[in-house]
Amino acid sequence: MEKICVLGLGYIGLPTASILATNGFHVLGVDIQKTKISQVRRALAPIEEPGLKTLLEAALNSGHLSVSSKPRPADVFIICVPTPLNKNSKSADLSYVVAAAQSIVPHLRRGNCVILESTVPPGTTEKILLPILKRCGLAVPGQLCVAHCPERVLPGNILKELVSNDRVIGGMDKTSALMAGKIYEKFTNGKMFLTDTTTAEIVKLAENTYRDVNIAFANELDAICSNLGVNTWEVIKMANRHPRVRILNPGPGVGGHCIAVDPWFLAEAAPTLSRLIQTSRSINDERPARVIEQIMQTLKTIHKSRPTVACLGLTYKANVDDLRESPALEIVLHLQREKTINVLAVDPHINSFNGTLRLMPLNTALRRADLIALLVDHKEFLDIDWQHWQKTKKHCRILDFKGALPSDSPITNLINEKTAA
Ligand code: SAJ
Repeated sequence: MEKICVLGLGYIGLPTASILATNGFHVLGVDIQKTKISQVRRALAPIEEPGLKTLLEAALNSGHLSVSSKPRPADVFIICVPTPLNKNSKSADLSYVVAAAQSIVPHLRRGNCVILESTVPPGTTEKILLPILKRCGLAVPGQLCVAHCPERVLPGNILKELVSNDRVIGGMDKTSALMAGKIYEKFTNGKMFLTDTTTAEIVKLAENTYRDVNIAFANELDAICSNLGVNTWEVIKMANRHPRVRILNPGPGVGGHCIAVDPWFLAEAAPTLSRLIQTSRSINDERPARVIEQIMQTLKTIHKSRPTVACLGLTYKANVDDLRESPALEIVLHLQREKTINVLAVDPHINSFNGTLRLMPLNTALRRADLIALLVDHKEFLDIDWQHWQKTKKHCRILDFKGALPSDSPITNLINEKTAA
């Protein structure tokens, strides 16, 4: 098991290919995007991820990582391609998985192992991937191993979690699971849990759906608390002091390519049995509209003909450069269409944006703002001395949609003092 071909050099494929190479495997990273291949060859990480550039450089310098637009024969093939959502039908677009599988069929040999890491609806490995792979003429089980080992790493902490997370390994048969497990054993400190492919698919979807439903609860609680004039953050902080309560945070919405998408893959498998999941998705999807409404209502209290709103943050979450499904971006693009206001967008993690959005340096935006909307809790925003800043700019309103800015509430301060003691 020396040679590994990793298909897809994105958020998961590139770190995985690099870590495999630095652990002694001979890795070929394959991607259909020519620009990405040339970037990776020059050790330029196409995404902002702590430690990735250093790891990629080490992988290339070791001579164990090469990249190409086409797969070549290997012992193991790992598929890490995207599985986006068909927006209208709310179903998984498996075209990249299908294309990747088709591209390796001519290279498959007896004793090879094919691992699917992409997040997929239940049954995909067995019903979609397997029939394609079987076109090579090898028997599964027996001559070819096939497994689903879903990625579970958190963007922003990918390299640490690649090593420390437990892995769920679903095999088409026991030999497949054991063979796949041997690959991950080489670079993972976590435990390996062996199971069948459909169970592994559902485990992955259940993890992200659990998080989505929990966030939806926090968002619903926020709507209730706001209606009653109560600070939701304090409610959650105190409720979470209970040993068995762990409520997540409300916010301007759920974005990214995983949590806003994967629950639909579970719902798709059982549309009439997934009411909670579907309602949670709607609750989270409605958040940007609520944020926009709150901003517009607050602006009415600022008596100025064309007030300026500084929107802090565009990415889907803090400290990443990823704009996919970003609620903050949706909010800013919507606000920009309002003729009665002037919108300034700030994001230290985004250098340029294709389209109509003009990005502003943070200090300029803060200076000009009549209202500041904190949409993403990037470290650069939290580092500002807000209390001092507010003293110098008394008339500027601040709407903190992440509950991240210092609170002058006596209750919050008391909790913090006690925690620190
Ligand atoms: N969010 C909230 N409130 C919270 C937590 C998050 O509104 O309390 C929002 C974020 O702002 C963001 C979205 O949810 O818009 C998703 O962010 P996230 O940090 O919760 O998750 P992702 O999408 O970056 O990564 C998730 C992770 N899944 C879980 O934690 C169960 C990660 O481990 C997965 O590997 C990843 O999805 C994936 O690739 O599936």
